[in-house]
Amino acid sequence: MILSPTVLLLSLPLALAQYGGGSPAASPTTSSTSAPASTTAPSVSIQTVTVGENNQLVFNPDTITAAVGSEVEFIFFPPSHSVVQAAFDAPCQPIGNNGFYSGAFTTSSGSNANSFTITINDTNPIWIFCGFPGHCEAGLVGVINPNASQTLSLFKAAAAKVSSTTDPTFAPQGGVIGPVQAAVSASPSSSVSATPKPGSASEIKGSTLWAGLLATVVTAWGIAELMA
Ligand SMILES: [Cu+2]
Repeated sequence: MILSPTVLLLSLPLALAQYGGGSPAASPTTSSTSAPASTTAPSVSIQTVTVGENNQLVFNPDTITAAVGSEVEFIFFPPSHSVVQAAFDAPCQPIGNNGFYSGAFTTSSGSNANSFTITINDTNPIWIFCGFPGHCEAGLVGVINPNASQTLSLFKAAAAKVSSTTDPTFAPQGGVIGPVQAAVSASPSSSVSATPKPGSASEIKGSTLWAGLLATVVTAWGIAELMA
């Protein structure tokens, strides 16, 4: 492509403006990416708890502070897990007919496409465990809204001493089973990427450098043409 020196000189201020644009925050690319965050916030607060991610027998997080009216979503990883409500003094058995139970989630890889979501109705402690054999004793326990006298460490210590976990024999209840609502961080091996996302700092830096190089070349050519 051949451009006349005039065209190139007319484009010079634009190239220089990009080159001298200063902080990346002033560019349209970054300002547009930060704007939608505040407008797309869900009306109901949802906290995500992973169950058995990376083959760890833990809820993550295992201590959750949740406001009345908010939701806690349990997302299940391989191989098989559940979440069951327990009483503080009976760690690895269902609290009774009024407690929630997710049902069994069996997953081959990644997180199960469905999740189990409960709504927090009060600020009383809610004790939870996985109903699969051995998981509760091994530490797959957690608490929502613990208090000063009833702590997760006490609950976990008691769970480690039970003779066996009691898996619920009743149907799932007390929550909603549906497609996963929250974005879950994948396992580190599959989530790491070296490619800068559009508008990221490294990409902005790269485009700035290219604009600077272009401006330098155009300037040199323009001066040469004027002197010819
Ligand atoms: Cu489990």
